[in-house]
Amino acid sequence: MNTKLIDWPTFIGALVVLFAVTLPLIFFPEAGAQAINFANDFLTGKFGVLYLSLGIFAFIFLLYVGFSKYGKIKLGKRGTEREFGSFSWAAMLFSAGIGSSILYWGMIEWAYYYQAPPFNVEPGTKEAIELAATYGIFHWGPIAWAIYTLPALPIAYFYFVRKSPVLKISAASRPIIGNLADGPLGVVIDVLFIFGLLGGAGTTLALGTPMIAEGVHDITGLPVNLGLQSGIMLLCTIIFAISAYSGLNKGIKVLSDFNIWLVLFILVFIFVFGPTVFISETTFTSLGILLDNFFHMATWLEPLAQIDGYPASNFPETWTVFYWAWWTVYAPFVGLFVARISRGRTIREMIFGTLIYGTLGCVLFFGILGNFGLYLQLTGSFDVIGFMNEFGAPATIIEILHQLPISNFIVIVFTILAIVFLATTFDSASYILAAVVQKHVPGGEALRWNRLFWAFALLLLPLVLMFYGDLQALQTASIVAGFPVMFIMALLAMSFIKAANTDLKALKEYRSPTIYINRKNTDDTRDPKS
Ligand code: NM2
Repeated sequence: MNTKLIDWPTFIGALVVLFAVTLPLIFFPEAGAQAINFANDFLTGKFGVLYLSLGIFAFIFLLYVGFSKYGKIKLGKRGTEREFGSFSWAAMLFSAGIGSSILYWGMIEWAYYYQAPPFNVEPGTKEAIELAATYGIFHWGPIAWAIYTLPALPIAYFYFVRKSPVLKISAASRPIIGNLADGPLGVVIDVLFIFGLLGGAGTTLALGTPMIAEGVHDITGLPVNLGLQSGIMLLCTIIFAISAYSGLNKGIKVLSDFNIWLVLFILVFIFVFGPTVFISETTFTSLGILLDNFFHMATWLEPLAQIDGYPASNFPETWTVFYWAWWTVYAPFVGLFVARISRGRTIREMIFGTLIYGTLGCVLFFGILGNFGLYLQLTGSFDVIGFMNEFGAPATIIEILHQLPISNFIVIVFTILAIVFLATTFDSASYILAAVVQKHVPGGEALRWNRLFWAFALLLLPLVLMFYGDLQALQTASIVAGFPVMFIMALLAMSFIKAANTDLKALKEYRSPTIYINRKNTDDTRDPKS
């Protein structure tokens, strides 16, 4: 077992954090859950402005970078071929960044908004219905994808333009923090990122496992209990561990392509056999409502709720702030991953690729899955909300699927899809976690044993919590874990601009050996070596 490449302070630091969170939750489950809830309420209640500002900032920043001179920088030398074609690139991006949660929330998010709408709208009214069909798209839309893409800029820049063989968040912060990147501050940044990702992964598993368990229960009749849930977690882990172990080209790419075909099948099936016209019209109309309300949604907090006597819906804290935190904890990982697969693209292509493909993919899920359920509710053919309030969201999701033709088969495909979707996020997460705890990654891939190790480390906290604590407490783990990551995001944005400015200036003076600017498909004639 090769251990020379391991960056031990970061590796051990991450493990210490993992145990420091897991052990108290095992030994003091109630106090632990209370502490998490307190921290959540505190952070979402007091720092809402910060989370929402991060979202708006990421969005505007990316548009600016994408359209400006920075957008033309190519990730690689002149003539560098793209490592992956657009289909596989988009499939990997989507499969890595999005997990089984899109099946969960895509199906059911509207039902929460329908009952407790935003903007103090009356529940159940036409306006509430329209907002219910739209808000999910907002929470999985351009701002969310901008949060994902921001860290990719400095990371891809350092990896491909400056040719640093390190895939680390600390390394990408170097232009601002200088050589501190190699010392304790660098370790703290990487460990906080790992802490964030473990929190985000916890939220994903805490939501995904009960849904998959309901699917397996529906197919096999096995009771939904701890044994089934932990069996499912273990099965998913084995799948993504194998995929991460096999590497980017064999495991991760193959599983992602398979994932996208399954996704297409389910979406097309529900679209065709569900209420096709209602789905198309509602989705289309929602896009307009989204555009009309975009900045209102992006900045909506409830300041009046701070004043006694004014009603508070807590909608922004429960949803938008929570979501931005959840996207934030995943963002550095997705950034590392997107950067890793983007060789040969320009920064502009990378930015608009993620924003457009990402948002479009999520619109399809929310439009098709969500509006199918909404249609059942509005026509009275299945009382989704009544069922959900009695039996919970996971069972409702499976029941919605049973309203389709050949529904037993569809539930099987849906359950497999949920497992694969979860696995394709976690294989890339283990792949990237392993890279971050190495000093460098020759050939772009971390050591195999290391990838395997992190695959199982991701499972530890949720599995243990399921037996000894409160798995539900983990559903909002992203909020706490995301708080420090927000500051890292700001650092990354500044680092990118500083590094790119330095190199672009040098290029102007014919001194840059590496940077290459794509000019309308012709090679840069001012390349110093030509
Ligand atoms: N995001 C996209 O659980 C998952 O699907 C992974 C979740 C951050 C809301 C990502």
